[in-house]
Amino acid sequence: MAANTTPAQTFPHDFIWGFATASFQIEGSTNVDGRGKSIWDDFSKIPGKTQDGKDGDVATDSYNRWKEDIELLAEYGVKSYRFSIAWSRIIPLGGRNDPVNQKGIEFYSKFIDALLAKGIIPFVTLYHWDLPQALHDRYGGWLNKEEIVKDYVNYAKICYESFGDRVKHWLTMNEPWCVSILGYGRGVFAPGRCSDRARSPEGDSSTEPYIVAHSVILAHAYAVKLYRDQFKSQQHGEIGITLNGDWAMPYDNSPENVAAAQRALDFAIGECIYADPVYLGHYPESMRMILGDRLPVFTPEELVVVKGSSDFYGMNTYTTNLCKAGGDDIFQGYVDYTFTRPDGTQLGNQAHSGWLQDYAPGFRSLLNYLYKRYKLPIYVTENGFSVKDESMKPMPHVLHDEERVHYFRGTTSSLRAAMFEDGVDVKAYFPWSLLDNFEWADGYITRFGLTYVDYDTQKRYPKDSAKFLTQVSYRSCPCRLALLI
Ligand code: BGP
Repeated sequence: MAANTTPAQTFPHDFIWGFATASFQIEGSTNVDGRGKSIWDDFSKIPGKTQDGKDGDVATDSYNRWKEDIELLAEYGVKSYRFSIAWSRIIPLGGRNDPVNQKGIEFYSKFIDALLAKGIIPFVTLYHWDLPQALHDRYGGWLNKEEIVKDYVNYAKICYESFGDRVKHWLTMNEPWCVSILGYGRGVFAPGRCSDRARSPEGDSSTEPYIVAHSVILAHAYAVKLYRDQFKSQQHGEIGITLNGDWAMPYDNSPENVAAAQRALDFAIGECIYADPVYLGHYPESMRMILGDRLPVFTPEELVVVKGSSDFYGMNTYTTNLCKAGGDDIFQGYVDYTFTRPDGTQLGNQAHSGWLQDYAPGFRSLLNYLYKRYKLPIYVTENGFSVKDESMKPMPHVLHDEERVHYFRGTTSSLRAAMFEDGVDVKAYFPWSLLDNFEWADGYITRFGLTYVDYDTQKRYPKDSAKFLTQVSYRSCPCRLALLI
């Protein structure tokens, strides 16, 4: 590739550019049109569970403002929109014998039609952490493999039947590592179970995360099997899972820190706890060594369904970590993370989120690592940056998010390098997120949006990062964007 080629000319014609969101983070309207409760509804209201004490009842009010959101996507010129369906809008009580809510189906159906009318491809996540509360109360949700797998597959089936004529890109699960480790290990995400009694009245962090991980993998795999067996031949879509994971580099060249970085990739970042079973049919050796019989075993029949159960590699990534052997954190495979190099310098610009620094070369390395290891096309389904103290910044200054632009300039050029210099087959790129939104345990304090949301008025204002990404994408239309600002 010529070094001076502009980004707009370099991406293949069928490359999918889009922005991403998730139902609970944007929709609000949690008790209208028959929606049942999700595990995040009440959890986010418990004092201390979100940083600002705020919940998801309103969020960015996208259940009401969805037309405005689609207008915005169209103005940005994106080719695709990644959003998630709220299970409890489709089946308020969640289960396979519970009633289906036609209003929920109608909502997403008209939403999908409106996207398509604007030429925007729907990229749909079936599960972005908002489990129907009723399933958690009834049988323990993800802790009960037999029940939850059947209920999830039934929910997926209703979605294929209702939307599969128009949806050709499905993601079964978003970042299941967060579901299992943050929800049942550290207890910081709903349902907030863990061994720390100061934090949770119930739970066992030494076993539950792995039981949950196992259920999630099986639910995903059986939903994929159903799609492939009964829907794919008529609907001609593709389906897979999306996993979180950040690049891990050794702190220095010592053999123990080199091994720690590999263990971080295997273990703590979420790639291999899910990716190895899904793509290779087994858990990584380092996990087996450390977790022993806490790691559930797949039956031979399950393994046939699990192995190869994703048409692509769905990758969510945000940062790079320097890894040191040690510490007592089993969820990270006894690896300590730092951003400070041995010479005292920082890896990159610090984000508002303590776990995130801007280090674009790591993005390229991770793409290469995953492509070599799993040999499948990669869809980057999330990538983004929370600017430090952005919620404190006044308008219009807050719209000039240079740090985020710097981040995306780096990752999109790493993306190009991985594709055109290293030969990695990347098919899609979805920055997180279309809008500032409800950032889970952070509440509304942390902003990842390419669009600023004034939560008092719910008005949307494009940030410079949206403009930058619009220019990078091949359907760019900065002139129209200028009208919005
Ligand atoms: C991912 C989630 C998104 C979003 C993002 C920002 O893990 O899939 O839903 O929240 O991270 O990170 P966080 O909210 O953890 O700061």
